[in-house]
Amino acid sequence: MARKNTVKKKSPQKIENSTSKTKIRVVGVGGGGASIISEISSTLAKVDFVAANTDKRSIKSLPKKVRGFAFGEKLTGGFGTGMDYEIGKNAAIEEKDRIQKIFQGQDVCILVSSLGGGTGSGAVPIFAKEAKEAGCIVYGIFTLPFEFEGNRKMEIAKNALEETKSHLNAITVLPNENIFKIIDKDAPLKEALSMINNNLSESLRGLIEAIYSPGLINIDFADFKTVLNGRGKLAYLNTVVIDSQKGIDDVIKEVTNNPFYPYGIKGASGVLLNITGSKNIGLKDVSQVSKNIFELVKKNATIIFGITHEEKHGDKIKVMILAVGCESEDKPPKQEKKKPLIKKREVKVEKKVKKKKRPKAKKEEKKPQESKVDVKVRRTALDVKKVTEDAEKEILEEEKKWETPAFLRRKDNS
Ligand SMILES: Nc1nc2c(ncn2[C@@H]2O[C@H](COP(=O)(O)OP(=O)(O)OP(=O)(O)O)[C@@H](O)[C@H]2O)c(=O)[nH]1
Ligand SMILES: [Mg+2]
Repeated sequence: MARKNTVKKKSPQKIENSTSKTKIRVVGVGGGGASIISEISSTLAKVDFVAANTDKRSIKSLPKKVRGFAFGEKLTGGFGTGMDYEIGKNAAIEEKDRIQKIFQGQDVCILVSSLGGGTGSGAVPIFAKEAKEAGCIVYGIFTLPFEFEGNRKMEIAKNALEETKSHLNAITVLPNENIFKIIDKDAPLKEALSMINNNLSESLRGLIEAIYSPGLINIDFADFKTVLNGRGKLAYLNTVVIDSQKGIDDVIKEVTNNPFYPYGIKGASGVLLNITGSKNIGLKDVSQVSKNIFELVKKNATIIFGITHEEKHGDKIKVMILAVGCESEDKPPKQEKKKPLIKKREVKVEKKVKKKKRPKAKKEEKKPQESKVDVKVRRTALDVKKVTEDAEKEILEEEKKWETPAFLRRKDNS
């Protein structure tokens, strides 16, 4: 894909239209999801917020701008799942039709959930599937439970991620545990959660503002779509407000090093970058920032940037980055690296068989099936070695025969 870092020629009127028409719905699933979206709901006028939960009581305490969506009442009586993700899942399956209506007519759906409990982990895969089927661009933002909550919760959360991934264009995963990189382990839990929620909601706010605010260079829905094109790609989303006097290097460092993330923007294939500030942000600054970003992401990545002027930021600039297709910190399993080694031998042997071009009669004498190394069946290195050696022996035998004059061979065979 070509790099896209040129100024777009759009009239302000056109920009207004293209952005204001974009319908974004942010859906929080479960208790944590609802808390996170509640934090941003008051300041983002154009976006629709829905908090879905099996716990009816929690829906009653939502802020004005967040619409409550109770589901699964038949199964839960409206009292939540009691941390049973199967109940959460079945509750959502039972109400698929109602869930699909949440997404109909929307361009973008952002699903937010704190995984590890019953409602979010069970229902999120179903919500994601319905959103995808309704034709939305679906972006999932999820938190993982704290380590002190135990392995079981983490397992539930990870399974939910696996089940959800294929229905999403992009996925952001933040372990709650990472909050301890910046606060003390003795800090009250409420404070810790609120810091995570706040960080996440600020990042999300930056993204939504970037899509909606008409800028000098504008990021719009089409750009968002371009960057989020694909399935289950790992996404890094961060928004920071920093002193405009700071050097470019500091800006890059700060925006690409969010301590909550277990991964960075390395390897990303698409990036949206928006800078908001007073009129003195120059194209030079932006191009410098984007140049630096280029060095961190994939060589042929698409980088789309925008500049929005807002006097209210004074001496500060706000930088938002959404990088999609990031490399996971988890290294690929080692077995994958070993496979080609075995195949190499297999290829080598087969090549040898093929190398000798012989008359047709020769082909009949050979038993090619026997000389093949069946990697699938013979799994251990010793097995493979033995079969390979046997095959090589057989080839040598064959080659010896071919060194014998044809008439003698015919004699041999008779
Ligand atoms: N970041 C963050 N994580 C939260 C918050 N609330 C809960 N969590 C985490 O999310 C996990 C699931 O909790 P909930 O969101 O309350 O669970 P639920 O999806 O409502 O499911 P049930 O209540 O079991 O039906 C917890 O184990 C916590 O790790 C929150 O406000 N912010
Ligand atoms: Mg709950």
